[in-house]
Amino acid sequence: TKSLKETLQEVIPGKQEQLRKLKAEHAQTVVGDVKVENIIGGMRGIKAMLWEASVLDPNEGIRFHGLSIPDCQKVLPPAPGGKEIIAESMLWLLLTGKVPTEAQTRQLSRELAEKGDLPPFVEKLIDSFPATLHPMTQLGMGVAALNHDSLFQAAYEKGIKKSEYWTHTLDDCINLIARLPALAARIYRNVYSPGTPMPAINKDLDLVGNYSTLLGFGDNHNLTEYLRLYIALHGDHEGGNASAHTAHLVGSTLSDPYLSYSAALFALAGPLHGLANQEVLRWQFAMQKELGSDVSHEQIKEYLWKTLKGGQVVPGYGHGVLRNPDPRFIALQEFCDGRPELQESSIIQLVKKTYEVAPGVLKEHGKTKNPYPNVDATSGCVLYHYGLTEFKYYTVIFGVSRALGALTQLVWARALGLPLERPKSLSMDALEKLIK
Ligand code: FCX
Repeated sequence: TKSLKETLQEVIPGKQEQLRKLKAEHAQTVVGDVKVENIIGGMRGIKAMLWEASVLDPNEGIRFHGLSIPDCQKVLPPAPGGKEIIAESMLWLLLTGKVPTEAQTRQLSRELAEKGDLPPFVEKLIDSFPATLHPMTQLGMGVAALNHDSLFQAAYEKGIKKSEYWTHTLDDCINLIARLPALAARIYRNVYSPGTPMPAINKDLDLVGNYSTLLGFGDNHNLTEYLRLYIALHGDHEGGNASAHTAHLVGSTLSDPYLSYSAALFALAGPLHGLANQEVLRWQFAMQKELGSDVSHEQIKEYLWKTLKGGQVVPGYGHGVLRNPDPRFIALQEFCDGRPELQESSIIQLVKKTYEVAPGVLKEHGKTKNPYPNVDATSGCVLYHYGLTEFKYYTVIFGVSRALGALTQLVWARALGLPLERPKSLSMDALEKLIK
């Protein structure tokens, strides 16, 4: 069985050659224009960075090395006794572009479990935080502190060749992914059930199986399966989103993967990005509180208008790139469709009913370019139903997941020798001069 590193080693020369050819033959080829609206509009739509693992089509949604979510659900090995995609098989696909065998997936699970313990000083750091510090702030700080053990940084200090950067980067990325469950679960325990002892990492379990156990939900097979799917699906969403882009930007300075991903987590913590999954539940519960649990479509419509007229966004709707319902939203809805207990949950019913009217209201409102739900519209309500009710914690789960894609690209950026990112900015005066 070839290891992850060996498999990567085999695919890297082909990609390096592809990049060499692009540079040699097409460096001056024009693939798009930059308009003033792009410059003042958050660079929306500008094709401006390389990102190997996934590409987002506005209408069809995400593809990971060409595979759609349903394709991945068919071919990526699940956990023993499970059905859903797991983090390891998704990580393997993202990193190598290849579908791992079951043996390769298990080997990676074991490697991650063996590397999963936190250094005692990081445990102490997390334990010292007040429970009132937002879990995302704690996660970002914990990840940054793990750079104490960065192998890339240590090797760089000694002096290594550029061609060796990627192997040390990969080692850091694997160590970081391995440690995220213990870090994220420790934050959960400290904030919501202080003093309860954490079980040890089980070397025979997959990454998310362990995460669920460390959180205290090891016996809750349904939640564990949902977390597996959630974490695999949120793993990567091409490179321009704020968290992925931040990791890429910071990593381009040769900051190590821990610091780069820590920065990404603070981008994920914004309400227009990852925090939206927390916001969706807060908003849906406020709706339920005001309208009661047996609400009509008409009442939801009125509530949506009240939100919009109050100058607020409807959380879980709209997207910077997507122009159709998010296939991640659809995959999570399908998870619910197969389970009668979820069909009966009042919060899941409310989310579904909201989906039946929100696109119409948003179209009539006429501002958002995409009136359809993104993944955050539905991701939290299943967690809630299965007993993970503390929604301030939800973005941390997203943060455990997004590491798969953001760290994959750091490995590729180093393997391809991508340069420091440094786009050109302009003042309005400078822009006006260009227009004249
Ligand atoms: N509710 C109300 N108004 C919305 C809206 C929504 N859900 N989505 C977009 N709009 C508004 C924008 O605020 C903007 O208004 P403005 O002209 O007054 O500034 C206008 O519609 C045009 O925005 P648009 O180009 O469609 O969207 P952007 O690319 O600028 O922004 C996000 C995309 C996702 C930030 C936006 O749709 C939004 O705020 N959605 C709600 C928050 C959310 O769900 N975020 C999670 C997104 C994602 F899945 C993730 O990163 O996790």
